[in-house]
Amino acid sequence: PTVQIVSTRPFDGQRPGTSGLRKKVTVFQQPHYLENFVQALFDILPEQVGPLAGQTLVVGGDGRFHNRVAVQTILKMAAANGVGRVMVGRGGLLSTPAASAVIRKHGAYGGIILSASHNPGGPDGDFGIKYNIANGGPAPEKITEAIYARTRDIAGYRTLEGAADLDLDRLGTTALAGMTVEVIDPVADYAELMEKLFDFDAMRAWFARGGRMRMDSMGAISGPYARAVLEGLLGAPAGTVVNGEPLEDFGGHHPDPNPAHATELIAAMSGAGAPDFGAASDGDADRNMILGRDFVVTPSDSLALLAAHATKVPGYRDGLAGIARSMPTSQAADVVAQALGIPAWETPTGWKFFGNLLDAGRATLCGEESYGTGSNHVREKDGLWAILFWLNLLAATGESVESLVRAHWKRFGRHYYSRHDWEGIPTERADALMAALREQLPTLAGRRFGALEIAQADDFSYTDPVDGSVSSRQGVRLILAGGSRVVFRLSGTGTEGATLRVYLERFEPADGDHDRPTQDALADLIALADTVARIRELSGQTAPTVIT
Ligand code: VG1
Ligand code: CO
Repeated sequence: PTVQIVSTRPFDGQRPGTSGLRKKVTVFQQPHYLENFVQALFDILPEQVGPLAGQTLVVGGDGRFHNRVAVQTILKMAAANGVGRVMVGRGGLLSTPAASAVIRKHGAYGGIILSASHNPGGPDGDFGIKYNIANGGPAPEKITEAIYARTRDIAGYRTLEGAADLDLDRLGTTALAGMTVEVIDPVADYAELMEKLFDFDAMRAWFARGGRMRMDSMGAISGPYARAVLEGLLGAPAGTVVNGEPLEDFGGHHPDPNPAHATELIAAMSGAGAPDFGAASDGDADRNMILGRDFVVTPSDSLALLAAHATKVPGYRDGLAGIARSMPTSQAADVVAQALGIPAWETPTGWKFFGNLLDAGRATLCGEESYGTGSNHVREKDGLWAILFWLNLLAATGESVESLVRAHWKRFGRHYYSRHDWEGIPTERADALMAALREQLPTLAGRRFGALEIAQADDFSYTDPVDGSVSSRQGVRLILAGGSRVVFRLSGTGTEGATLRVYLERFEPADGDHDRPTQDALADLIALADTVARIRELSGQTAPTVIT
């Protein structure tokens, strides 16, 4: 095969969002659309990072529709752009956290991950692509903005003429022009890392004692990982992992592990005969949901609880350097950080902001309210890791999920927490709503709404403590006297219209009432959010579409 330069013209809208470029599959199927983005990436990397020639890249995706086509395209383009070696998961598969682990373990230059994560898949669903740097984490904004700028004036891309598609289903090494393609087991490196972090003997004993678990992979990529680790290495009974076969359309489901979308799991975890421990993961296996019998753990609580118990787990026996959470995530983790005497960091939404803190050794655990939890073992959030962390705690303490959480609230207090999503708002309406909200900011502090008083109102801006980079306009915060919060921001991962996310949080002290239904406990904040932002009026909708 010979290198060919195909001329092309820029596409609008190739700016990566919270986690890469996400669009409808049909958008990615347009001729040259994916190629333009990939060439823009290859064009800017030498200047932004360092020479690409001869380097190793990791490539893989969550197996959704279009994954295989995209991998073949990327392999040919990588060869034509002088990449030395590509490590690709068998079948073109790699979960997001596994890709991060492979990049780190093999000292790769970086990696390309194909996923639209929790968004639905299939011919009418979503597809996505993102670039991860050598630390294994999502590229920082400096790089994603450079890619975007390059997509604006791209005129051609390099690929191979007359190269046949590679067989991605057989492990081993082949040559593609001057490049080596290594098809690797997508699970092996990841499973090995988990064995280093957790007490596998204790977890094996938990299953042997009759502990019962239900892991719902939601027809997505966590299936092979969960089966290998839980049913393979830990001896959990066959059938512990359900929906464990990665499907191109996730079986028609929405692979988003939250109470609104993982309804099958919620039902299975209810009643006296339910398993002790329930968990689910999303399309690319970086999210986790944790359940006990008739008991749902909020992601914000999960982060705080893992932090409080971290030293019970081998990988974190020496304690934590710090805890980082995204701004809309509840302050439950901050309370634990304070008790432990370690720093609590508050970053914008999206995992890319944790990378510098982890690299600099300033944080060990990180989390987001959106069912994302992780640590310094990789540079992505990691669904199965969080689930194993919980399992390790259940095994080490002999407690149930619910008793661990209730004891946590008794010690640290409870942060009642909920997120209301208003999906499918016409973009102009959503922009107008946010603009109106921002306009009010200077006048909000001091205003009272019934018993509530706004103490501070601002638009969150983050200065990275490691490299000094500034990210502004990261979400409108209303901080109330007493510490309750309402946060507003627009989603950066959707592909249809706009999604307004409203984050609601209220603290109840350790000796307070921890048994109220969450939406009741937050009712006055929900009303305040609508009054201040005029959500119903400006969105044209009468209620949130998803409540988590
Ligand atoms: C959402 C979540 C955010 C998460 C991101 C990627 O972003 O809110 O916390 O990091 O998805 O998660 P947004 O901009 O739509 O609010 V994943 O699992 O989709 O890669
Ligand atoms: Co995800």
